[in-house]
Amino acid sequence: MAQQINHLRSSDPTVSILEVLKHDGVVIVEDMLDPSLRDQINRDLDPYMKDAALTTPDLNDFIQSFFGDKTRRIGALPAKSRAFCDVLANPILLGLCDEILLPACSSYQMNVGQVIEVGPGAAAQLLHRDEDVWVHVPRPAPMFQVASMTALVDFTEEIGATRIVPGSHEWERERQPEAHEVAVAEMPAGSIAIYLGRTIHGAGANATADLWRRGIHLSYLVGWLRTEENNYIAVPPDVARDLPERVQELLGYQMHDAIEAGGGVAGYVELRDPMKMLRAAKGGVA
Ligand SMILES: O=C(O)CCC(=O)C(=O)O
Ligand SMILES: [Fe+2]
Repeated sequence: MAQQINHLRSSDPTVSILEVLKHDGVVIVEDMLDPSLRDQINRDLDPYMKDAALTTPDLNDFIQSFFGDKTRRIGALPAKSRAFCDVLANPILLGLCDEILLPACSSYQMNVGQVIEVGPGAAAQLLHRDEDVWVHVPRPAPMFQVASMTALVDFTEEIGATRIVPGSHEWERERQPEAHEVAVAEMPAGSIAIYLGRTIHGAGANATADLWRRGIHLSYLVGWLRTEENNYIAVPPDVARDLPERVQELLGYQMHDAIEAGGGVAGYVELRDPMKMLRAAKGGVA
């Protein structure tokens, strides 16, 4: 029998969700988004998805084939959907990041917020670890990324639900999963699969004739490391200033102040704090 992923509910204590995430490297939380939030996000995204490109010619050849040619992606989500910001600042997700990332940083940030629609006929994605983007971080390293996939439609194996390998966050880097070790993150729309940056996973194949598997890939990263998505350009100050403060911080407008750890401050502009600049731009006091 194939591997299974443990399912919890958003009403479960965050500490129980954390325990499973730390032990298995992955956990599914059902009913993370209530139906009205999920519908709102889908409505916000619909106009953008129609025009989303199937190719990414500016990125390198490996990334293009990694993304696949039957998969549509869009980013800059906080600028496109206020409802998405509720997911970004969700207390369960932030509670987990506090526990997992704060031991290795003073504050963490959004790494990427991306809609991924796996199209009909798409092949399964290469199994990978998201944290391998940062090959220059010496290993072994503390956990420096927390990632997730939120289902905006029902995720079934047939439609291309994410495949995830429980326990693989603790494997030797060279170890490849065997078929029986791979679990399928089947879950109803509104659920989220949360996994560690070190956990092996990849999008499944979409065997349907006409259904797009829509999900949001959202991940968080320690505040001192370069993010995959350039959040300051994706969500520039004139857009960010109208977003909630916690979202501004998560977009990297918060400086990474490591004084407590005996370090310095990173992320200032003209020696000023970008959070104060956003406040001033909104008409408040700088
Ligand atoms: O779409 C998915 O299910 C996973 C995508 C993914 O893992 C990635 O692009 O890094
Ligand atoms: Fe991934």
